[in-house]
Amino acid sequence: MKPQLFAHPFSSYCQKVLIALYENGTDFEYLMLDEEHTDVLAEWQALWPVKRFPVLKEDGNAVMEATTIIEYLMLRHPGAVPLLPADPREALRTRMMDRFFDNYIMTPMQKVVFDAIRPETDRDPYGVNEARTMLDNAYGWLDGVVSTTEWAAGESFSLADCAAAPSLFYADWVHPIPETHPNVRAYRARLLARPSVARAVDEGRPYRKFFPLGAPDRD
Ligand SMILES: N[C@@H](CCC(=O)N[C@@H](CS)C(=O)NCC(=O)O)C(=O)O
Repeated sequence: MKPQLFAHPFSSYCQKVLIALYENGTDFEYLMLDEEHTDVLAEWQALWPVKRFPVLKEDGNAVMEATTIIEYLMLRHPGAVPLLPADPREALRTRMMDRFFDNYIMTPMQKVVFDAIRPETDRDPYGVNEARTMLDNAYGWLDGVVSTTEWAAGESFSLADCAAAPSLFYADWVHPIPETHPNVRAYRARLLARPSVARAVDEGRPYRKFFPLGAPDRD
Protein backbone atom coordinates (compact mmCIF):
# COMPACT_ATOMS: atom_id res chain seq x y z
CA MET A 1 0.00 0.00 0.00
CA LYS A 2 1.26 3.50 -0.77
CA PRO A 3 1.94 6.04 1.99
CA GLN A 4 -0.96 8.24 3.02
CA LEU A 5 -0.42 11.93 3.78
CA PHE A 6 -2.86 13.80 6.01
CA ALA A 7 -2.46 17.33 4.74
CA HIS A 8 -3.94 20.59 3.51
CA PRO A 9 -2.55 22.35 0.41
CA PHE A 10 -2.37 25.82 2.01
CA SER A 11 -0.37 24.65 5.03
CA SER A 12 3.30 25.58 5.00
CA TYR A 13 4.49 22.43 6.78
CA CYS A 14 2.41 20.27 4.44
CA GLN A 15 3.96 22.04 1.46
CA LYS A 16 7.39 21.21 2.90
CA VAL A 17 6.59 17.48 2.68
CA LEU A 18 4.69 17.77 -0.61
CA ILE A 19 7.77 19.39 -2.22
CA ALA A 20 9.84 16.37 -1.12
CA LEU A 21 7.24 13.97 -2.53
CA TYR A 22 7.03 15.90 -5.84
CA GLU A 23 10.83 16.11 -6.15
CA ASN A 24 10.99 12.33 -6.37
CA GLY A 25 7.62 11.64 -7.96
CA THR A 26 6.76 9.49 -4.95
CA ASP A 27 3.34 7.88 -5.20
CA PHE A 28 1.10 8.64 -2.20
CA GLU A 29 -2.52 9.03 -1.20
CA TYR A 30 -3.54 12.59 -0.30
CA LEU A 31 -5.94 12.61 2.68
CA MET A 32 -7.44 16.07 2.71
CA LEU A 33 -7.81 17.70 6.11
CA ASP A 34 -10.90 19.83 5.77
CA GLU A 35 -14.43 19.97 7.08
CA GLU A 36 -15.78 18.03 4.12
CA HIS A 37 -13.74 14.98 5.14
CA THR A 38 -14.81 14.31 8.71
CA ASP A 39 -13.55 10.72 8.62
CA VAL A 40 -10.07 11.94 7.63
CA LEU A 41 -10.14 14.56 10.40
CA ALA A 42 -11.18 11.95 12.97
CA GLU A 43 -8.43 9.52 11.95
CA TRP A 44 -5.79 12.27 11.99
CA GLN A 45 -6.84 13.44 15.48
CA ALA A 46 -6.73 9.88 16.76
CA LEU A 47 -3.23 9.40 15.32
CA TRP A 48 -1.88 12.71 16.57
CA PRO A 49 -3.79 14.25 19.46
CA VAL A 50 -1.57 17.34 19.45
CA LYS A 51 -3.46 18.16 16.23
CA ARG A 52 -0.66 19.32 13.99
CA PHE A 53 -0.22 18.41 10.36
CA PRO A 54 1.13 16.89 8.16
CA VAL A 55 1.11 13.27 9.34
CA LEU A 56 2.22 10.36 7.16
CA LYS A 57 0.85 6.86 7.62
CA GLU A 58 2.23 3.71 6.09
CA ASP A 59 1.80 0.03 7.02
CA GLY A 60 -0.14 1.03 10.11
CA ASN A 61 2.62 3.33 11.42
CA ALA A 62 2.27 7.10 11.75
CA VAL A 63 5.17 9.47 11.21
CA MET A 64 4.85 13.00 12.57
CA GLU A 65 6.85 16.19 12.01
CA ALA A 66 7.65 17.38 8.50
CA THR A 67 11.42 16.91 8.79
CA THR A 68 11.05 13.38 10.13
CA ILE A 69 8.52 12.55 7.42
CA ILE A 70 11.00 13.66 4.74
CA GLU A 71 13.82 11.67 6.37
CA TYR A 72 11.46 8.66 6.51
CA LEU A 73 10.64 9.07 2.80
CA MET A 74 14.36 9.20 1.95
CA LEU A 75 14.86 5.85 3.73
CA ARG A 76 11.70 4.10 2.66
CA HIS A 77 11.05 5.64 -0.79
CA PRO A 78 14.39 6.95 -2.06
CA GLY A 79 14.27 8.55 -5.49
CA ALA A 80 16.47 10.33 -7.99
CA VAL A 81 16.80 13.41 -5.76
CA PRO A 82 18.47 12.52 -2.47
CA LEU A 83 17.31 15.25 -0.13
CA LEU A 84 20.03 14.46 2.42
CA PRO A 85 23.70 13.85 1.60
CA ALA A 86 24.79 10.24 2.14
CA ASP A 87 27.81 11.39 4.17
CA PRO A 88 26.54 11.97 7.75
CA ARG A 89 28.98 14.85 8.24
CA GLU A 90 27.76 16.63 5.12
CA ALA A 91 24.19 15.91 6.21
CA LEU A 92 24.77 17.97 9.36
CA ARG A 93 24.78 21.20 7.38
CA THR A 94 21.52 20.23 5.66
CA ARG A 95 19.91 19.40 9.01
CA MET A 96 21.19 22.62 10.56
CA MET A 97 19.70 24.70 7.74
CA ASP A 98 16.43 22.78 8.02
CA ARG A 99 16.28 23.68 11.72
CA PHE A 100 17.12 27.31 10.84
CA PHE A 101 14.15 27.60 8.48
CA ASP A 102 11.69 25.90 10.85
CA ASN A 103 12.77 27.74 13.99
CA TYR A 104 13.75 31.18 12.77
CA ILE A 105 11.62 31.75 9.65
CA MET A 106 8.57 29.44 9.91
CA THR A 107 7.97 29.91 13.66
CA PRO A 108 8.04 33.74 13.66
CA MET A 109 6.03 33.80 10.41
CA GLN A 110 3.36 31.60 12.06
CA LYS A 111 3.40 33.83 15.14
CA VAL A 112 2.43 36.85 13.03
CA VAL A 113 -0.24 34.87 11.13
CA PHE A 114 -1.80 33.17 14.18
CA ASP A 115 -1.89 36.46 16.08
CA ALA A 116 -4.01 37.94 13.28
CA ILE A 117 -6.54 35.08 13.66
CA ARG A 118 -7.04 35.76 17.39
CA PRO A 119 -9.79 37.98 18.71
CA GLU A 120 -8.44 41.51 18.95
CA THR A 121 -8.57 41.45 22.76
CA ASP A 122 -6.24 38.42 22.86
CA ARG A 123 -3.60 39.78 20.49
CA ASP A 124 0.09 39.79 21.52
CA PRO A 125 1.77 42.85 19.97
CA TYR A 126 4.93 42.33 22.04
CA GLY A 127 5.31 38.76 20.78
CA VAL A 128 4.57 39.81 17.20
CA ASN A 129 7.20 42.52 17.44
CA GLU A 130 9.72 39.94 18.69
CA ALA A 131 8.78 37.65 15.79
CA ARG A 132 9.36 40.47 13.28
CA THR A 133 12.78 41.19 14.84
CA MET A 134 13.61 37.49 14.54
CA LEU A 135 12.65 37.54 10.84
CA ASP A 136 14.88 40.59 10.28
CA ASN A 137 17.82 38.87 11.98
CA ALA A 138 17.21 35.59 10.15
CA TYR A 139 16.93 37.31 6.74
CA GLY A 140 20.20 39.13 7.46
CA TRP A 141 22.11 35.96 8.30
CA LEU A 142 20.60 34.00 5.41
CA ASP A 143 21.61 36.70 2.93
CA GLY A 144 25.25 35.81 3.53
CA VAL A 145 24.60 32.05 3.34
CA VAL A 146 22.85 32.13 -0.03
CA SER A 147 25.23 34.70 -1.53
CA THR A 148 27.60 31.93 -2.61
CA THR A 149 25.46 28.82 -3.02
CA GLU A 150 22.49 28.05 -5.23
CA TRP A 151 20.60 26.17 -2.51
CA ALA A 152 20.52 26.49 1.26
CA ALA A 153 23.01 23.75 2.08
CA GLY A 154 25.17 23.82 -1.05
CA GLU A 155 24.78 23.11 -4.74
CA SER A 156 22.12 20.40 -4.42
CA PHE A 157 18.43 20.90 -3.63
CA SER A 158 17.80 19.31 -0.22
CA LEU A 159 15.61 18.90 2.83
CA ALA A 160 16.70 22.41 3.83
CA ASP A 161 15.20 23.86 0.64
CA CYS A 162 11.95 21.94 1.25
CA ALA A 163 11.79 23.84 4.57
CA ALA A 164 12.94 27.11 3.04
CA ALA A 165 10.39 27.30 0.25
CA PRO A 166 7.11 27.54 2.21
CA SER A 167 8.68 29.43 5.11
CA LEU A 168 10.17 32.17 2.91
CA PHE A 169 7.09 32.14 0.67
CA TYR A 170 4.76 33.08 3.52
CA ALA A 171 7.31 35.07 5.57
CA ASP A 172 7.72 37.48 2.67
CA TRP A 173 3.95 38.02 2.71
CA VAL A 174 3.84 38.89 6.41
CA HIS A 175 7.22 40.64 6.70
CA PRO A 176 8.65 41.50 3.27
CA ILE A 177 12.28 40.60 2.66
CA PRO A 178 13.91 44.01 2.26
CA GLU A 179 15.83 45.08 -0.83
CA THR A 180 18.91 45.23 1.40
CA HIS A 181 18.89 41.40 1.29
CA PRO A 182 18.99 40.75 -2.47
CA ASN A 183 20.43 37.25 -2.05
CA VAL A 184 17.46 36.09 0.04
CA ARG A 185 15.05 37.63 -2.48
CA ALA A 186 16.86 35.88 -5.34
CA TYR A 187 16.93 32.59 -3.42
CA ARG A 188 13.16 32.83 -2.76
CA ALA A 189 12.64 33.43 -6.51
CA ARG A 190 14.83 30.38 -7.35
CA LEU A 191 12.76 28.27 -4.96
CA LEU A 192 9.47 29.43 -6.51
CA ALA A 193 10.77 28.57 -9.99
CA ARG A 194 11.51 24.98 -8.97
CA PRO A 195 8.73 22.75 -10.44
CA SER A 196 8.05 20.88 -7.16
CA VAL A 197 7.66 24.19 -5.30
CA ALA A 198 5.59 25.81 -8.05
CA ARG A 199 3.23 22.83 -7.93
CA ALA A 200 2.79 23.07 -4.14
CA VAL A 201 2.22 26.84 -4.38
CA ASP A 202 -0.32 26.35 -7.18
CA GLU A 203 -2.24 23.77 -5.17
CA GLY A 204 -2.55 26.29 -2.32
CA ARG A 205 -3.70 29.11 -4.63
CA PRO A 206 -7.49 28.48 -4.27
CA TYR A 207 -7.21 29.07 -0.50
CA ARG A 208 -5.46 32.44 -0.61
CA LYS A 209 -8.67 34.25 0.26
CA PHE A 210 -8.44 32.66 3.73
CA PHE A 211 -5.00 34.12 4.48
CA PRO A 212 -5.73 36.16 7.63
CA LEU A 213 -3.52 39.12 6.71
CA GLY A 214 -4.67 39.23 3.10
CA ALA A 215 -2.56 37.53 0.44
CA PRO A 216 -0.65 39.99 -1.75
CA ASP A 217 -1.46 40.08 -5.45
CA ARG A 218 1.76 38.36 -6.59
CA ASP A 219 3.63 35.05 -6.51
N1 LIG B 1 6.51 20.94 14.05
C1 LIG B 1 5.45 20.57 13.14
C2 LIG B 1 4.64 21.82 12.88
C3 LIG B 1 3.40 21.53 12.09
C4 LIG B 1 2.44 22.72 12.08
O1 LIG B 1 2.61 23.72 12.79
N2 LIG B 1 1.44 22.59 11.23
C5 LIG B 1 0.40 23.59 11.17
C6 LIG B 1 -0.07 23.75 9.74
S1 LIG B 1 1.19 24.54 8.75
C7 LIG B 1 -0.76 23.12 12.01
O2 LIG B 1 -0.88 21.95 12.29
N3 LIG B 1 -1.61 24.03 12.42
C8 LIG B 1 -2.79 23.68 13.15
C9 LIG B 1 -3.04 24.61 14.28
O3 LIG B 1 -2.20 25.46 14.57
O4 LIG B 1 -4.09 24.46 14.91
C10 LIG B 1 6.04 19.97 11.86
O5 LIG B 1 7.23 20.19 11.61
O6 LIG B 1 5.36 19.23 11.13
